[in-house]
This record gives sequence, C-alpha cells and structure tokens, in this order.
Amino acid sequence: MTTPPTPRGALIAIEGLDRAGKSTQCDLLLNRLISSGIPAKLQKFPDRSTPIGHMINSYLTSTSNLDDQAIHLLFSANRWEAKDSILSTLNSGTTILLDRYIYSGIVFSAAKPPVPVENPKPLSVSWCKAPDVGLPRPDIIIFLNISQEDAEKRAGFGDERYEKKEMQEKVRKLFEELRGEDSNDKEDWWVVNAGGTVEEVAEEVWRGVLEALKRVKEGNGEVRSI
Ligand code: Z5A
Ligand code: MG
Repeated sequence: MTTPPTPRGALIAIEGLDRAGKSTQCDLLLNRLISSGIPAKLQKFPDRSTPIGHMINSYLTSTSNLDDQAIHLLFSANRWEAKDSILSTLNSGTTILLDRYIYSGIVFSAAKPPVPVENPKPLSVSWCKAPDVGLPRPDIIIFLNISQEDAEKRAGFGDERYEKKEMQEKVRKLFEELRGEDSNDKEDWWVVNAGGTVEEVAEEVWRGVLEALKRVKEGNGEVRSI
C-alpha cells in the first residue's frame, strides 16, 4: 500500500501600507494555523539576518548609502536566497506566511523620488518587477488596506528611510495600480479593511487564509512562479 503524497503547504503573502498591522496579523495567524493543526512558518522580508539582509538593514537605518538600483536588486536577492527553502518547506506540507514580499519591493522602489542628476526618472514598475520574475508566486496576497487617517492614529513612524508621509502616499497609489493592473493577477489579491480592531482584522484575514488553503487543495500541487 502506498501512502498518498503530503499535500503541499499554501504560500500566503501579507502585504499592505505601513502600520497596517502586517506583523501583528502574521503573528496571530501563525498561532491560529498551528493551533488548528496546520503546520506553518513565518518568513519576513526583508530577512535582515543574512549577509544581504545586513546590507539592507544598514541602508534602511541610513548607516549606508546605495544607488536606488543597487538596493532594489539587494531586496530581490534577499528573496532569491530564500527561494529553495520556501519551496522545500511548502513541498513538505508546511504553509508559509510572508510578511511583505515582491509587491512591497516593487512599490517602494518605484515610489522613490528620482535623484536629480544621476537618475532623473523614477524607476519604472516594469523595471522593478523584472528581478523577481521566477520566484514562487503566492496562492493569495492578503492586502491590509488602511486609510492615511487610521494609519496616523497608530504608533508613530520610526526613523527608517522610507517612513515619510510623501513616500507613503506614493506607495499607496502604486499599490492601487498594482492591484488593478493585470486581470490575470486580480484574483490573487484579497483586500481586507485593516482599520478595525486587531480581532476584526484577524477574522477577515482568516477568511483569506481559508480561501488560499482551498485553492491549494483544488490545485495540481505545483507552486506557480511570478
Ligand atoms: N521594503 C522595500 O523597500 N523593498 C522590499 O523588497 C521590501 C521592503 C520587502 C522595512 O520593512 C522597509 O522595507 C519598509 C518597506 C521596505 N519601509 N517602510 N516604510 P518592515 O517590514 O521591516 O517594516 P516594519 O518596521 O515591520 O513596519 P510595518 O511593516 O510598516 O508595520 P506593520 O507590520 O504593518 O504593522 P505592525 O507592526 O503590526 O503594527 C504597527 C502598530 O500598530 C503597532 O503599534 C501595533 O500594535 C498597532 N496595530 C496593529 N494592528 C492594529 C489595529 N488593528 N488597531 C490598532 N492598532 C494596531
Ligand atoms: Mg511589519
């Protein structure tokens, strides 16, 4: 008698604007999945623990400066170095929660104000997307949507490089464009109102998770690529 192969885990990306509650919801979700008997693991991007992650951390905390293209490629490389581990974890039957993924990568780089002389144009969305092509594609992207007013009521911005109001407004607009851009990708996005209480948001997020688990169950077992 042969044992049926272990069904793969789901790849669930949690994205959203700053202070939308992504990390709060990832922690709750991880506990809820595990206590429901679903093996799960959290993978945060940027992963500041690797050598590439150390370079990203120095840049974000403004202890080093890098060309806009160079830091963009480092954020992407930080995902590529996790790719094999993501795939083997999914194929062993464990669900992965991604706290930010390629979508933050695209919008934060494309939202940057151009540097006047050396780099007079903003980085285009298509340029920003290119280095991530081939990475594992999430079964769902749960997008925590929060108004500027609600976000401002939460704990204040830190001192990191991108935590400025003008940048956040551009990021909001680019996320909206990204969600509406390609009709093939539309079903990947699960938009949640993140302006409610932590518990209210967690319930909406959980519905997205159930949808992702259903998609995996009904799928052919393969992890798609970006
Ligand atoms: N970045 C990039 O440029 N390129 C890339 O490829 C990637 C990222 C992957 C650091 O990211 C920066 O890297 C980020 C994007 C850029 N730049 N910015 N700005 P990060 O993930 O390390 O950022 P973070 O420090 O974790 O912040 P965050 O992600 O923006 O926050 P959050 O995770 O969404 O929120 P939170 O920490 O869960 O909650 C924020 C506060 O609100 C906290 O006090 C909570 O207790 C509170 N909270 C949470 N939920 C609620 C509700 N429902 N009600 C009231 N209060 C709440
Ligand atoms: Mg966070």
